[in-house]
Parts: sequence; C-alpha cells; structure tokens
Amino acid sequence: MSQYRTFTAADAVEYARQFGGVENPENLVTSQEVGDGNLNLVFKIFDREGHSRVVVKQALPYVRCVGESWPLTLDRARIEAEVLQVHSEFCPEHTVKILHYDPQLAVMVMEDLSSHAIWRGEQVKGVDYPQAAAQLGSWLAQTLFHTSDFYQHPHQKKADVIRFTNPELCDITEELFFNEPYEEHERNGYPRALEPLIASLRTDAELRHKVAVLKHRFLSNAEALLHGDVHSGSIFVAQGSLKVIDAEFGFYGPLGFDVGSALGNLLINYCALPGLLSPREAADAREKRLNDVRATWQSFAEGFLALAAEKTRDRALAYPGYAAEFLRKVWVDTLGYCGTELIRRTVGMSQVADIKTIGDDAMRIECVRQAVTLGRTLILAADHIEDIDALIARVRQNG
Ligand code: SR1
Ligand code: MG
Repeated sequence: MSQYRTFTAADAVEYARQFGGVENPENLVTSQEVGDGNLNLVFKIFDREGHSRVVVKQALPYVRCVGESWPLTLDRARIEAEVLQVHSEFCPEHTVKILHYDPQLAVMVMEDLSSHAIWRGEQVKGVDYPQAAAQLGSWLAQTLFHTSDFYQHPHQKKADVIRFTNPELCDITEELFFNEPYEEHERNGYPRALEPLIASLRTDAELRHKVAVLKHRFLSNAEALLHGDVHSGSIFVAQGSLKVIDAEFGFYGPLGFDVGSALGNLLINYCALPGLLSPREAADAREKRLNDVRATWQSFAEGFLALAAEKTRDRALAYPGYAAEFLRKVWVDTLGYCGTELIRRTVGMSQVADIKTIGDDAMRIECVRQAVTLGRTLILAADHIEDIDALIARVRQNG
C-alpha cells in the first residue's frame, strides 16, 4: 500500500512515467507546479521536447490557500477521481479524462489540456467561445440526468450516495455559501464603501429565510451526483471544445446547485465586464455573456427533458409531465443557488479574478455592488422569475 507523502517536482515526473500511459515514458523529464486553485498541487509533466504530456494532481492534507491550520481530508482525491469517472461514463466529451489514481497518495494522473484555456481567464480577457455555453448545458444534462432517480437503479443510487458522501468538502460549501456572507465573519472581504449594503444582507429577514431554505435543500436533497463546484475556473475551453475538471466537492445534492453555480459565475463575469474592458467591448461582451446564460439553461433543460423522455427507467417518474414539473422546481433552485454564488464570490472567501482584476477602485466597487444586488434579487424573486427571458430581463434591470 502506498504511503502518503507530498510530491516534489521529481516525484511527479516519476509517477507520470509509471502511470501516465504515454509511449516512451522515459521521455518525460521535467515538471512544473501550476496549481492556482485553493486546495491542491498540480504538476504539468513535460517531455524532452518541452511539450506537456499529462497532468499529475495531488491533494494536500490541508487547504492550500490557507495553510496547515486548516486540515482537509485526503479522501477528496478519491471522490474527485470517482466523480469524474462517473461523469465521464455519461459525458466523455466534456469531462476531463482520469488516466490513473491512487487514493493512498491522494494523487491522480489526468489528460493534458494545454490546447485549452481556463474559461474564467478567457472571459476576463473578453475572448468568446460561442459553443461553450451549450456544451456546458449538455454536460449538466448528461451528468445530472444519468445519476438521478430518473435513470439510476435505486440500489446503485443508494450505494453511490454512500460512496460520495463528502462531509468535509460539503462543510466548506455549507459555510462559505450559506452562512458566512450573511454574518460578520473574518473570512469575508469586500470594499468598505459597501458596508451598508453588506450589513443589509445580515438583517434582511426574508433573504435569510430564503437562504435557509436553499441551505436545507443542499443538506438534504440527494437528487443527483453533483460536481459541487461548477465555476468558470473549473472549466477548460478551446474553440468547439469544453472540458470540466476539479470535482472534489462532488456529492449527491440538488441539481439546481450545479446549474445555479454555473449561471452564477457567468453573471459575475457579466457584472465585472465594465471594469475589465473598454465601454464598447464590455457592452458587446455582456450581450455574449447573456447569450451564454440563455444557452446554458436551454441546453440543460432541453437535454434533460429529451433524456427523461427517452431513458427514464423509474416507472412512476416516467409518468407524462412529471419530468417537466420536476424541471420547474430545478429552475427555481437554480435561481436561488445562482444568487448565493453571486454573493459568496463577492462578499465571502474565494473571490474571483473577474472582480479582483479590476484595477479601478470605484469601478470595482460598482461591479461588486451590482453582483450583490443581483444575487439578492435572484434569491428573493426565484419563485416569480418565470423563465430564462424573465431572468435576462431582471439582469438587465439590475444595471
Ligand atoms: C477553502 S476552498 C474555497 C473554495 O475554493 C473551491 O474552489 C471552492 O469553490 C471552495 O468554495
Ligand atoms: Mg476547484
């Protein structure tokens, strides 16, 4: 059995030679640690010609961006690898390929995606990927439908709920999404000028009630095997191609959480664009981002309903009209979780480059204000925003 040790750059090369499945593994000679996320080590492994060939990712026994004072289970590497394997089974086109993993070393070897770029970085620069949103919606439909009660055998579903019970990573989400932004908390961070707005989140009884409902559903509704952290930093894109990575927050939860997180990150970018690009470029990029929001939802909803019509295996859930009714509930959840993502990424810990990159202080404050007010609106009005057109109208009204 392997003993856990933190990999050096040389360990990562040696590991890739053994388990990367590349031809002529002795040609793998160097590595570079490129992890820029909050949790893990990520090594790109290069051959003698300087081409990166595979990626080695290792979980650290603590939260990387905080340090050893915040210990974190290594079991997240097993969960990440196994969620990606399940999602790959149903959507290989848009899920990163896991070539090997070792739960004791908390390490996995993955396909190299150097031909792609992280979508968030591209959105920050204003680079458009016209097919990405529909592809993301399709990935959401495939992964969520096939792991839901519509499709999964009930015995397998119950076994998988146990296999993917992920208490420590869910605890992070439960705190960061649903508690801390609505409290005075040392991990929060926002411009001082917005103190009255942020303080109003704490005292808004209706908002706090709606957030409690969303948290309760996150805690207790095991509807499908979620990715659990669908943000634009977990998505690689190239023209015509999209790959989802980083599934360590995976667990069985409400579908709307994954869909809402995806839309929330597109809308954070929408709010940030005036601070990132010239006025004309920003206006153009904002229209494209709204198109992305529409395409993501439509592709998800149409994909889910088509799969439900064709492949539902539960005889009761196959009753005509039930899938559409369920999707209605997913829509309301999606709006609520989208709102919580907008707020937690701008008020709480783990803020995003879309906002942090804005150089002008006044502009950054205005973009955060827009994201927070939009988030609040979506949480409060989720039951009354009928469809994707109504959502886009609300976004435009927000500013
Ligand atoms: C302590 S981890 C903070 C955040 O980073 C991850 O990517 C998740 O989004 C998590 O909420
Ligand atoms: Mg991540």
